[in-house]
Amino acid sequence: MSLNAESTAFRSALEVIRAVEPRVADAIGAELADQRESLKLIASENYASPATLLAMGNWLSDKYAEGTVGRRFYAGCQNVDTVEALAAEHARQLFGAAHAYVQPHSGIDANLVAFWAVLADRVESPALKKAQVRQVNELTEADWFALRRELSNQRMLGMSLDAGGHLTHGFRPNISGKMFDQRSYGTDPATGLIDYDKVAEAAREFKPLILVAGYSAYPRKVNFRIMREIADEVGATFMVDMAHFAGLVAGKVFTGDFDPVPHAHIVTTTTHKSLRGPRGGMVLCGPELADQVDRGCPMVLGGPLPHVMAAKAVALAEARRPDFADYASRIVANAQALAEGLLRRGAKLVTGGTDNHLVLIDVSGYGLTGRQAEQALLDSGIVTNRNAVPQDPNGAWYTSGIRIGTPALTTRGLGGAEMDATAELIHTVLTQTAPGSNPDGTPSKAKYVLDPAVADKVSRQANELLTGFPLYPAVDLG
Ligand code: DSN
Repeated sequence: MSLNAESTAFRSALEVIRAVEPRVADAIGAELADQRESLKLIASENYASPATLLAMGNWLSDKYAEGTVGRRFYAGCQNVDTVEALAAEHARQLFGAAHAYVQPHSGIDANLVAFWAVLADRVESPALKKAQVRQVNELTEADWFALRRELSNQRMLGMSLDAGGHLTHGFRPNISGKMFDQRSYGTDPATGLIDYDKVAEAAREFKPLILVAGYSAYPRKVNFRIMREIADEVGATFMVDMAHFAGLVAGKVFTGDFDPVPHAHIVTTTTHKSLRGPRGGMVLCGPELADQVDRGCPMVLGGPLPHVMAAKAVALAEARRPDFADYASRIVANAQALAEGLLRRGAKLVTGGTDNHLVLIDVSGYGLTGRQAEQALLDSGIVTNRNAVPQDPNGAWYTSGIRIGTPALTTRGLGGAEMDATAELIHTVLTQTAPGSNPDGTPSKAKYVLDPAVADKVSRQANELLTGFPLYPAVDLG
């Protein structure tokens, strides 16, 4: 798309919106300005392409399309069929998967569809067969009661939240922790790394129905071949949530033992993180689970979002281009440059570095909680998020960590030199920030003291760092 076409498209859209509710048009414009000005280091965010963004704002949004391609509960879905089939085809080709389900609205939805598909396949289907009926409505009340008890009494083994796992991998307050009897594996306290022998031990003892791998805050690769061997040994279905690193799989940075697709029975992901697509989710699986996965809507999800599936098709097509592999390898090179820059300046990093797109700083080394550090960095124009570290004494709210990631800044074109400069800015803010106190003099986990002159100076420096790397350079909103 030419420079003028992009500007015209976005300007015209805003003009149309402004005529109805100017405050919405203003907020959209302000979001672009904010994103242009801030050093975005949130590991789960990115900047989708103009084509991806534009594919979301159109008439496809008006269509109900429950069901799947060619098998809908509504008439007139031929155009939705086209975009959904394209998105699924791109996903299958990109990841080498037998089946792709592109309807989930988010990563949590994708995980719920996957859990539901495994339960349906491994618990419900055998019960229906035994009762010699085709569907649950035909079960006797007694058999239905027994099946419901069995469905709600299954086990899942996943990575603990503080070791870097996700809420949906069985964290008790989350629905997954209520659906499953859950046990978690952590990381080795000395190295911060997954100890596969310990995972195997836990799996042998607990015998989960589902073994989950994948993370939101683990800065290392996972060996999915070993995890699959563990799952096979105990008869578990092996599920990988690759939401964070899907772009690294797509870009062939994670291959062999580190590519989850050939090893897992079922893989879930979001599409908006390192994959750089629209906000949404996706499930990949083999033929055995495909039918159950395709029942995701309406059995688990509300109506699909056809406009978002269109954007998924566009972004997945982009990820199949050769330059995406270069992008993916630059994400990791940048994360490693950032980690090295921080280590050189004395920061404490969980696992001592990274081999993916994220770095987890243990800010207790600076005498701060994650919350204090996150806010001090934000005051200084650096957008990150706080995150628990393994065995975090400050829990999931205040935390002791700051998670930083490079997918977004890599999209903007920043490289190794800028990563080192970013490490310097982060280190400056964290060394200049002191923990604050409550009004009664007791130490606060939220309050902090940072000289506003330091925050201003770092903000200016962060902004200068970005000036050579304009965001959406072809978009001029006037
Ligand atoms: N919110 C996502 C993240 O930031 O990692 C995970 O759900």
